[in-house]
Order: sequence, then structure tokens, then C-alpha cells
Amino acid sequence: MTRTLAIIKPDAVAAGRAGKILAHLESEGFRMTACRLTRLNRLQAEEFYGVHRERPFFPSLVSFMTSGPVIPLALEAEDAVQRLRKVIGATDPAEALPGTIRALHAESKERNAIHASDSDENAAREIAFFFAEADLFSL
Ligand code: 3AN
Repeated sequence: MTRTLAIIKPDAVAAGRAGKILAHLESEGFRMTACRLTRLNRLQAEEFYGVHRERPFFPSLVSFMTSGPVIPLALEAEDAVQRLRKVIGATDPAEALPGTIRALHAESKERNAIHASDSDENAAREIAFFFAEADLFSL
């Protein structure tokens, strides 16, 4: 078993789609090892998305990610990082394969419903960003 981090983003939480997205993740074989409902402040969002600091969409991304509550989830599965990337689909919902979470629930490239770690190294960093080791349950 390996771990990854997902975040159900403010657009999906506000639209009442969090339950459907969690059900989708569970139906794909992901188990929750930790879950919170929280709202990021500006500094937290800037740190979390630090690699994108120089990109033109960065200010808008930070503003969106702080606009309402989000649900970070530490998830466990075999090959969790790669499998979750496949299940969420492409960044732009217009390019996401049918049946993926972003094809089903995302509005746009920015308001795209869910985040997923893109490497094992980032998964470890991102899980630690939201959760203490003692918060993680392994089943
Ligand atoms: P992904 O979330 O698919 O890993 P990244 O890491 O390239 O995509 O981008 C991080 C986040 O930045 C995306 N989830 C999206 O919300 C936002 N983003 C990426 N590219 C754009 C863009 N061209 N315009 C607006 N927002 C973007």
C-alpha cells in the first residue's frame, strides 16, 4: 500500500459534490487514512502551491483555494499516486477522459474540483502539510 493526498477543492465543496467525489474515490479502491474540513489562509495556499509562484495564474489560484472550505484526504491504495492521477483526469476538464472526477465535477482549469499529488515525494510532503503522523490510520 502507498499513500497520496487529495484535496476536494472549494468549488466542489460549495456545490455539495464532496460526498459524490468521496464515494467515487472509495469505489476506485482508495481507503481514507485521514480526512479534515478546513479553510486555507493565504500563506498556507501560497506555500502549498509554491512551485507555481511564478505562473500567471498563481494569484487567482491562491484566491480560489482560499475562497471556502476544502477537504484534504490522505488516501491509501496500491500505486496510489499514479492511480489517483488517472481517476481525477486532466487539469482541464475539457480534456479529462469521460468518467473521471474532473470530467464529472469540474467547471474549469482553475475550478477543477480536486487536487492530487503528482509524485511519491510530493505526496509525503503534502500529507505532512495537512496531517500529523498520529492522525493517519492504516487499515
Ligand atoms: P494538476 O492539479 O492537474 O496537478 P497543476 O499542478 O499543473 O495541475 O496545477 C495546479 C493547479 O493550478 C490546478 N489544479 C489548477 O487549479 C491551477 N491551474 C493550472 N493550470 C492553470 C491554468 N492554465 N489556468 C488556471 N489555473 C490553472
